[in-house]
Amino acid sequence: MDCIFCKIIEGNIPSKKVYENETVVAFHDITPQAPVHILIIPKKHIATMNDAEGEDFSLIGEVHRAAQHVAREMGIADTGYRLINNCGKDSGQVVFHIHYHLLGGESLGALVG
Ligand code: DGP
Repeated sequence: MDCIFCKIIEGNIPSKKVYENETVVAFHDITPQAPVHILIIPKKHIATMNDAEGEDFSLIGEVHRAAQHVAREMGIADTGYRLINNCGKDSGQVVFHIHYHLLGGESLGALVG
């Protein structure tokens, strides 16, 4: 399968990993949009949020658990952070392996509200 993130999981494309367990991996985004910009992905290839089903939602919970852990490790838990999933064309999703952007380290401004 020609998936950049699957290749990162397998170690065939280098990345700066900050966390890994049996089900998820977290690594620095190659084009950071904030002082802290980490991508958190399930090891299972799920193309988009629209494709998640059944046990995949437990994996998405594991992504959130990892985000909490990584935010603490990166020192942004207390100041705050944003966890974003882009789904599909209009969101700007360009890598079709479900992933969450963990952004922080500065005031990010309001998206909504
Ligand atoms: P999205 O627009 O939500 O699909 O975001 C994809 C992100 O993936 C984007 O912020 C850049 C990042 N990215 C793309 N290719 C690579 C890569 O080879 N390595 C790393 N570390 N990040 C990548």
